[in-house]
Amino acid sequence: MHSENHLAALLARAAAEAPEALFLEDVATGARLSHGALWQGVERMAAALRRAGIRPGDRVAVQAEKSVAMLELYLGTLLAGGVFLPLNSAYTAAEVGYFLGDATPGLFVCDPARETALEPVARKAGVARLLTLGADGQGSLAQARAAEAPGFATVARGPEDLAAILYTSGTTGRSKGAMLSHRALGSNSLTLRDYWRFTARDVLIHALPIYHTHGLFVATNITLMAGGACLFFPKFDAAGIIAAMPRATALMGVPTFYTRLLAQPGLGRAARGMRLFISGSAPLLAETHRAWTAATGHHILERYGMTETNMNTSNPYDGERRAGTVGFPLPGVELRVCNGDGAELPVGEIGTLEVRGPNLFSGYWQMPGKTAEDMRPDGFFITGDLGMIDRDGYVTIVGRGKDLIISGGLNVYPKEVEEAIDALPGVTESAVIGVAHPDLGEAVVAVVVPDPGAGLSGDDIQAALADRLARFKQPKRVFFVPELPRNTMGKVQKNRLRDAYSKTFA
Ligand code: MCA
Ligand code: AMP
Repeated sequence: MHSENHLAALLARAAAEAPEALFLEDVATGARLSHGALWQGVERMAAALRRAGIRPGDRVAVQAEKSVAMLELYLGTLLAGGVFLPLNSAYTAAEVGYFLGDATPGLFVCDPARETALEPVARKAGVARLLTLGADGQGSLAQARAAEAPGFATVARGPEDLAAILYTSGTTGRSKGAMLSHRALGSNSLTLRDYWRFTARDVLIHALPIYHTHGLFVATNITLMAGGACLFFPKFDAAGIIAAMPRATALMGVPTFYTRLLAQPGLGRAARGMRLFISGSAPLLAETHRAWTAATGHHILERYGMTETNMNTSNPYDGERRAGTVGFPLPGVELRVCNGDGAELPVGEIGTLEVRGPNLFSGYWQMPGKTAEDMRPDGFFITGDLGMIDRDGYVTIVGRGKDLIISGGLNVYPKEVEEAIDALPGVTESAVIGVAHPDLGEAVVAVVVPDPGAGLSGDDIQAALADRLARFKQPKRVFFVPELPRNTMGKVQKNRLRDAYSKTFA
């Protein structure tokens, strides 16, 4: 099935072997879908995409709510030879405009409710075609799909062809599109399926968004490749997940999932029959790891990844899952700790993590200079994460060399928020920092120097950012100061600000 298409062949193999097996139960509606039925829908979607003009190599950009139809769109894009480009559903029209202009997709798919707002944005970006897809099965693309029959002639794609582009924000300047090949996604998902022992007997609680690596390429691809099933939540829902656990075997989540679930009554009993809890995308506090073990008897398995690299390391399935560490490099992945020149450091020393393997991306979309900057000549990718490897081989991430905030598993680059704040009337300058937050891990905080006599309030700043930045990037608190602390070079001392505001959410 789809044998000439590298990634689709890997993803559809289990469906060919057991088409009747359950793939997904939609928790919102109770609807159940087998692996075979999924791929029939995917073929119809692929046919609709081809009719909409999608040719091999064309980008298919989508900003829509999580749904089975969006999964069909992802897989249908692969069958049609296209490149899937999902966008966070929280992005504002202005943010979407940037991605469309940069990626020049052949088709942009959005939620019917946002069509009026996004149609002018897509037109301005020169996008040839706009179709809509609603979580409730509505929209022009849903109609087009309904008019097609299964039995699509899959487009041949090799391992090095692109399967997806996912944007990741940059420490400086514009967001970069990470180009992900069939080889990178296929090899990493297969490795993870086997490392974490996913089989056709697994039932995964799928409550992550499907516009990022974690929910799309880790959770979804593994379930497909294992021939297993998932309980598909439209979004995170703590009580719903507790209720689902007795019917499930595994959960994948960001640390916020685990801290929120710990506050739920009945967790210990619900978790009894579960096989595996996996955490990633942001640091899991050792304290949360221990509290989880105390409440459920399970040791959370923490792993470490990046959009550019997929998953790099994982704690072991058997053996000690060490709290506060991200485990060992995955099979086939090489990881080293280096100084700024790329020279490898001895065991126990802290440096920048560099990785190499079939999991790596193919570069940043139309940014060869930026790609070259982040790659060593010997093929290692410079992650920008700071870490060390201990004598037992466990990798620990101790911080970030890049100025990045991870809030509830979502990345926020301070520079982007600072630029938006600095552009507001009445603002002299600003510094945006991440501050420890009991629910989100880190929360975005802005420290603003107002123009003399400007009379600005935090609410004014929030209101002014509303249509510029996605909600999760907006500061949870704004502080006003007469000036920012600077070192002798004139650089803002963010560490002093982080210290000063460290207790904001305590
Ligand atoms: C929602 N809000 C947020 C966040 N999410 N603010 C800051 N950070 C966030 N992550 C805003 C909402 O707009 C809302 O604003 C308010 O906070 C409260 O929303 P709430 O209902 O509590 O949010 P939620 O819907 O429960 O979402 C929280 C969440 C969610 C469950 C943590 O953000 C989530 O699913 N995060 C996972 C993201 C993810 O998949 N990351 C993986 C990236 P207001 O009420 O003021 O309007 S892939 C990756 O990182 C690499 C590759 C890897 O290793 O995996
Ligand atoms: P993204 O750019 O969304 O792909 O996020 C990737 C970044 O998330 C990495 O570079 C790390 O800084 C961070 N990250 C992912 N998993 C972990 C983890 N288990 N512990 C600490 N940081 C993590």
